[in-house]
Amino acid sequence: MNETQRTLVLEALDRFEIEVPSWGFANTGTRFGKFTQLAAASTIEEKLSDAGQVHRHTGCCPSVAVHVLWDFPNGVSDANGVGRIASRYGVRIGSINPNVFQDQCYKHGSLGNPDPAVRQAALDHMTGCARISAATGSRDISLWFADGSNYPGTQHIRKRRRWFLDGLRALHGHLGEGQRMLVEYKPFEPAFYHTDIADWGMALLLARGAGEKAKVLVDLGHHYQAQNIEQIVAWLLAEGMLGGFHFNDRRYADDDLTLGSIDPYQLFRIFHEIRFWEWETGARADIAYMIDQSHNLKGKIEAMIQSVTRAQEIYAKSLLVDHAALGKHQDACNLVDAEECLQEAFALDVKPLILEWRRARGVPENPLKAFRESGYLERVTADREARNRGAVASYA
Ligand SMILES: [Mn+2]
Repeated sequence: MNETQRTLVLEALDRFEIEVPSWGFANTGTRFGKFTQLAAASTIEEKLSDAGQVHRHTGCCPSVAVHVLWDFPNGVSDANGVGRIASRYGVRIGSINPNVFQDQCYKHGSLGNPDPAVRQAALDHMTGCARISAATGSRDISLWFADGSNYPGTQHIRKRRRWFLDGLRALHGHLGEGQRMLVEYKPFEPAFYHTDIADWGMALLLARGAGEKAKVLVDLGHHYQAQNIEQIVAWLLAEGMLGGFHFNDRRYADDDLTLGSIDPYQLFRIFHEIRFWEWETGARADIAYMIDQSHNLKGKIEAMIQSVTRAQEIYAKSLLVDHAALGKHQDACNLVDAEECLQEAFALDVKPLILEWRRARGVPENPLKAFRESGYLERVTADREARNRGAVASYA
């Protein structure tokens, strides 16, 4: 590795930030039940404290995504208080996630609900989120909808598309200067026949229809098996419409597993498309990187540290692709040489560079080990275990 590459990686790591989700520190479950963890966070203060640990040990997670219904029960009047708690733990409030899927009124959808009163309730909740976003100094409102249907013929697909377009356009009108809204897509679950925003094409059209502050968010778990996600990334970049990422890994569906645990090369290919675009255009991709995982078996803070450190390593590898050589090989259809440009970068050992970056930033060389030795987990387990032992694990 030469000096130019070393500087490139160190400077890029300085800019590389990943947001962690508040809900990733709370007890969570599957469709069948929850295995509660004695150290799991319940209050927003506990979640921000845990997120602060991830940032303290990794140095690259300064913001926390929040869920409005769970973390701001009193809406915008909680904004100042939550912001103060965040800064006490060394983090800030990141993307604001509306919740228009939990209340009973959303049984048949939110913005796509045939009942105009429910569509209005969803819109009111989301415009409240725009106010919370402004009050906390956060930039992005991250939109995921559970809307869809379970049986053919039961919902009017084109009417619902229209209602979504109208709702998103109305929300866009409430965004202030510098704010953005990110439209996430997912092909199935919880709906099993049709989802109103099923794929990146629908998300792209809705975002374009909503207005220029709307972009698309790609969640790595929200695709059909074998879909080429890096191609979607390349297209959205070329269209100027890639706004954010939800990182996780999966084997089957939306498994929300630790990043890079199943297919690290896929993550590398995604980062590569982003870096290749930056290298060719000279621009910097303005993408909000966030983790969207909730571990029900692994320790939550440890799994978050694993995800973040894996992201740094794989991102660093993607910086080391020889883009000039790659472009020439692609133009000449030198297939083996072109592919080797990717494979060789993926195989490089970037750990020494990452250790150098950590030393320069004053964060531990081994974040996981440092967290384990800090005694934090034992302390919060003692504080929280009585409550978590009483947590409900069954849906019956
Ligand atoms: Mn997501």
